[in-house]
Amino acid sequence: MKISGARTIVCSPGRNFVTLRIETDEGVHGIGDATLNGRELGVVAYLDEHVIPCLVGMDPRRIEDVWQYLYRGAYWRRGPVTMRAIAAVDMALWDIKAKMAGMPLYQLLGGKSRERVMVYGHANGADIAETSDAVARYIDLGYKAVRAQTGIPGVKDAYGVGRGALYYEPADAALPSVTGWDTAKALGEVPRLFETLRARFGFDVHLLHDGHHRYTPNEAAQLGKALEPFRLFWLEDCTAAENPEAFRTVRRHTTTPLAVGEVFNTIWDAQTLIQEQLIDYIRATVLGAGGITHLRRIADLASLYQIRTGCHGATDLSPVTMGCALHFDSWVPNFGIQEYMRHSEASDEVFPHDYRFEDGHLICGETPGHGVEIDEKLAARYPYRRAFLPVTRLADGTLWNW
Ligand code: GCO
Ligand code: MG
Repeated sequence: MKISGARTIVCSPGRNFVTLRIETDEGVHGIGDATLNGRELGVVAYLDEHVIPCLVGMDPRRIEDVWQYLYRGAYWRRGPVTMRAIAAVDMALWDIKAKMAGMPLYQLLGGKSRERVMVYGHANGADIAETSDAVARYIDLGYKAVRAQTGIPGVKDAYGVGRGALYYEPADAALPSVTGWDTAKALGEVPRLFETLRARFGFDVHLLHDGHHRYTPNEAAQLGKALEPFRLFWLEDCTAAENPEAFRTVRRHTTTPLAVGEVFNTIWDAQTLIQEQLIDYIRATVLGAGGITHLRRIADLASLYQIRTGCHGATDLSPVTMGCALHFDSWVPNFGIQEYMRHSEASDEVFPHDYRFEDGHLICGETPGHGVEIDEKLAARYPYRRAFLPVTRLADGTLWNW
């Protein structure tokens, strides 16, 4: 059996997505997601010029060997572009293998460890009262876990404050928009938000918060400590993780559970954090971290230390990634939670899928493969539009982590 062809499909049903379609000489095809938010065409060029020509003629059943070929064979390792290109190939090849086996993908991984996958939604508001009402809406929709982000008085467009009730699309402009940040103000406002939420909703709902890499290790420790009475499910990306040792400071000072990994590409990014038990949840995902083949290794390493998964699931990951993630989550023994930002209706139409939301959980379908396809005719109606993620500047003009 041979790969007979492959091509990238770029579309923008509300936001940009890059999809890889791999064809075989036996007529079975597979689909992978290669979207890198705000840098999409970098991955398209990498795939078109440097991956697809090598794939043609390869045996699509040799998923591991293809992975090693694209990783080791490139000589230049890691990085968001390379690893997303590899992830797209990997997703498509698992899709093909599962279709050939006539089984849903989770069966090939070892079968289901659970019936359904708990997800968390994003509640945002311009201030604490608005965020609190947004949390109420998610609880009404059945969610058991909600991430809460609030605007901060005096700060322009603080991270996480969306435009619609259910959708949050930060990549919003043909040139990066400029947002603001003020750590001192956030250190006051964020604990007040969770005090308000616990007073209103009690402790039965899981609450999460994303620091989006904004705090120094010491500030992150302060935030974690201040949030302890409100028993968060997790505090995410409390400080930048390029330097994993930074988490030693945070960990020494707080018992608030810590989650990291949406910008990780490989097991090497997570190694110190996992082995030193500096985090509780690893957020690497199928798309960001080299596909199912590699994410499985990260999850297995994490399981040695009782660290659970919490796959990134923002809308810049297409329904193809969500489909793969749900098969992965249904199998992985050390599952924690899955992020679920709803895709727009247009995105859901372009990517027909068989997973469904029920009572705060997602359930993957039984279709052979990963269960997600792309309607290319419809996709063609939504051409690519350049869209950047914002940048952040402090009040004095200093560029900060968005
Ligand atoms: C999250 C993330 C996202 C990112 C986005 C960037 O926790 O969901 O932080 O909202 O900002 O994926 O493209
Ligand atoms: Mg995040």
